[in-house]
Amino acid sequence: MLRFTTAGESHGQALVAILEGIPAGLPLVSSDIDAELERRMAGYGRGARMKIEADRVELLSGVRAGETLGSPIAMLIRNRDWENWSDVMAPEPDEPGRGPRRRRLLRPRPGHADLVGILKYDREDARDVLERASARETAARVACGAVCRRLLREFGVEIGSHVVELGGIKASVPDPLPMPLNQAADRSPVRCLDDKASEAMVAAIDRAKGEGDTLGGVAEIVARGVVVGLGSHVSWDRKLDGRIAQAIMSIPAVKGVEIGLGFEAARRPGSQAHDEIVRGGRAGTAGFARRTNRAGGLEGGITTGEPLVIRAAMKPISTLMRPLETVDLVTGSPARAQAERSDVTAVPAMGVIAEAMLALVLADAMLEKFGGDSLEEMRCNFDQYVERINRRWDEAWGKGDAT
Ligand code: EPS
Repeated sequence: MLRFTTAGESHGQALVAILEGIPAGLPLVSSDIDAELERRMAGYGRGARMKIEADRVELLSGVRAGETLGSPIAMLIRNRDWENWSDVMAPEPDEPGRGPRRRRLLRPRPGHADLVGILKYDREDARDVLERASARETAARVACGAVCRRLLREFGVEIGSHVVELGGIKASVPDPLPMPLNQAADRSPVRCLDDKASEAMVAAIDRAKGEGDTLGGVAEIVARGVVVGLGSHVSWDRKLDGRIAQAIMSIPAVKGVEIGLGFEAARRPGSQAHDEIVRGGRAGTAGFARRTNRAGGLEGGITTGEPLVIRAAMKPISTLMRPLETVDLVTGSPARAQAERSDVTAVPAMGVIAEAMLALVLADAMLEKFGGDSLEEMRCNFDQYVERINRRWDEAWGKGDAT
C-alpha cells in the first residue's frame, strides 16, 4: 500500500526520501515535516554535528497548493556539513596520483557496521560503509513519518513518545500519561516525564562524555485513537505486532522491542497478564474496552482500539572517544578503534524516529483497510466501518447500552 525508500550518505550532499501511496487531497505543508525534523535533532547528548545542521525539507513532488496529489512524494533534506566534506565525499573520480582521500576509517569500531560492511561490500575504507550506516539517514525516515502522521491525524490518531530509561537510570512513568504526550516530553532535555530522573540522566550523559563513553536507553512510543481492527491474525506477515517490531528494530542501534508488558508478560501468570473485556470505549472500539492495557493495544496481531504501547531499547552508540580494541586494517595489528566525532547518546532522538516508524506502519495498515485514492474516499470507508461496527452491537443489545 505504502512504499518508501531513502537515499543519502551522512556527509553527502543531501538525504532523499520517496513516499508513495498517500491519497490525494491530504493537506500538507513543509512545516508539518520540519517540526518533526527539528524534534529529531534535539535531545541532550547530541554532538557538534547537530549544531551544524538545521534540517529543513524541500518538497520536490507529489504536493501542489498545499495538498497531496496521490503521486509519489519526493523530499530533499540538504546536509549543511557537505561543504566541509565535499572533497571526501565527491562522486567524481580523483586525479591520478592524488593519493587516498582524507578521513579514511581503517580501524573499525566494534558495534558499528564498519568491519562487516567492508567485508561484505569488498571495500577498503570503512567510510564507504559508515556514511550510509550513520543514523543521519533517520532524518529521511522522520520526513516520511511526518507525512503519515499528518494522514493519521485526519483519523484522530496521536503519536508520541518519551524516554523511560537512559544510562541505567529508570524514570517513573505517570499513569495516565499526559496528553498530548509530546508536548510534555519535549519540555525535558532528554524527553523524560520524570523531572528527577531527567536531571540524573543529564548528569549521567555529562559523566559519560567526560569518560569518553556513550549511553543507551529505552523509549516508549504511544499511539492513541487507533481504530479497532488494523492488522490481521490470518498470516504471519499481516500481524501488526510483527510489522511494528520490524519497523522499530530497523532503527540504528535498536536491539529490543516490547509491546505492552513485553518481556514482563512472560513472568506473570495469565490472570495478571491479560486485559479483561468490558463494555465502554470510544467510537472506534465498537463499544468494547479493556480494564487494563497490558497487551499494549494489540491482540492476535490486530489493534484493539486501546493505545498502542511500544518500547524500544537502544544500545550505546558504538563510536567511543575512549575506543575499544580492534584490528588495524593496514597493518593487521591490534589497535584502538578510530574515534570519530559523534553523539554521547541519541536515545531522545530515537524516540522521535520510532514515532515516525510507527506512523509509517499505522498509515500503511489504515490504507490497507480503508484504501482510497483520495482522502475523502478513505474517510468514507473509515466512517462507514466505524458506524457499522458500533451499530452492530447497538442493535444486538438495544441502542444506548454501549456508550
Ligand atoms: C553519527 C555520527 C554523528 C551524528 C550523526 C550520526 O555525525 P557526525 O559523524 O557528522 O558527527 O551526529 O547523526 C546525524 C548526523 C543526525 O542527523 O542524526 C553516526 O555515526 O551514526
